[in-house]
Amino acid sequence: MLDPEIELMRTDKLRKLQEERFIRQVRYAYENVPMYKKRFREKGISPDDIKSLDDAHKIPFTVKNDLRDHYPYGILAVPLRDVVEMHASSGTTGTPTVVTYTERDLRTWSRLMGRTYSAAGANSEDVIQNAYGYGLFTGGLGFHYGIREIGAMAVPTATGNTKRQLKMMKDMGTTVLACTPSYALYLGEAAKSEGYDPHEDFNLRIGMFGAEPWSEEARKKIQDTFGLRAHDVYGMSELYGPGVAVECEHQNGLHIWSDEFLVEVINPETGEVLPEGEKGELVFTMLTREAMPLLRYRTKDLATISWEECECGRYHPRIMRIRGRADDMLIVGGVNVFPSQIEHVLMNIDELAGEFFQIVIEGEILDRLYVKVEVDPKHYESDKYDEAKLKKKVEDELQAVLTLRARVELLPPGTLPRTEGKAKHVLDLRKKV
Ligand code: DLL
Repeated sequence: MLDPEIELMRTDKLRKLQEERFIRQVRYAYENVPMYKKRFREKGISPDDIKSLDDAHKIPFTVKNDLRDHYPYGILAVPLRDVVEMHASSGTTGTPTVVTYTERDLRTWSRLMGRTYSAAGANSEDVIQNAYGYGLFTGGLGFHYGIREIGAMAVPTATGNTKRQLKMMKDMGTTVLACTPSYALYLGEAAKSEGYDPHEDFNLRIGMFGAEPWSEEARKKIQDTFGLRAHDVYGMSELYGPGVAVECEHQNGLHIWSDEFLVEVINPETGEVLPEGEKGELVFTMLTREAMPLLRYRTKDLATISWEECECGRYHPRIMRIRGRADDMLIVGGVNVFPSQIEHVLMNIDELAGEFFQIVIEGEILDRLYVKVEVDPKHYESDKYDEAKLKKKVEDELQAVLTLRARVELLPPGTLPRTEGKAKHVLDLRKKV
């Protein structure tokens, strides 16, 4: 454990620390970011009205569009000369969201990443292969800073060049793999087709996977393939990057580093704060961020939070897995469909390689839902493979869950595009009106 005093702090002390920092941070944002001063005035409040954590609800939310509207430096609370690094969102369309860091912010982020690795069990003896994208994306450098922090050895492969990833993994004796869960699944598949025996040839013991939603089934598959323990890591660029929350060795929820982040769960429709244990949208306030002090930032990520003590001894509240995003939900012919529901069905059918799927929605007047999924390579080769029968089975199982009929297309192994970063499972070809 990197910071036992903070990591093992009891709830009452942790709440007190949050409260002190929160009150200070609200004033800091108000005094240094014109957007906040304006918003507070419009709402008729001032930092004097924020006397405890219970007053948090009075503060207006900040949303992603605020960052776009103030592109590139509008939410900066320090002179530009004090900014030492920036990153930007992976957004494919429109104005990117730029995030900025002072030297102190980078120190804080590195420390949080160091804690993130060590909570997962990594230490200075480890050889850590970092296959997140280095560059504007926060994944690469964030995971790199954390390696420095714990004094482990970095193998900075970054994304791509899968054959070389596997060679490095074997030759360097990589013990910890950091990448998106989709890429880990692909690496598992590629390792086998390149003739590696992942248990024999690799020395992996820990995986640090995040940046996208993934299922328990995917975890099991990755763990079984590589013989490692797979940890879920959560974060977003606006909140430094990765390292907001991580699963400890008990793999039962992701601890939010609450000395640095205040979390609230809200009803995404009404904005009302929900009691502990209810599912809603996560809203974060960074408690010491200097360059870009976001208050009550709406993530659109849906989850529940637990403040129960964990077996590891930490009281830092846990995200009980990210259940997808508010904007992930598809409406197909009037029916709500979450891609995670489809994934869950596909991953539980043995004859499929359920992690390799694509959802396509088409239609001008009537929506049509297509699910393309690859058949498991062993089943595909076997005499038992009966395409029509399997197709019907998948369609029936999907219908039972979705209450609507999807057309299933079974594909030979290796047909769908593989990803080195975040998976893109949904292709919505409907014309937006
Ligand atoms: O994905 C930061 C990151 C890098 C986290 C590496 C973990 C590992 P963004 O590109 O800004 O930042 O995307 C943030 O990704 O709001 C979630 O919707 C999603 N996300 C991130 N981690 C998880 C996770 C990085 N563990 C957005 N489970 C977030 C589910 C996740 N979704």
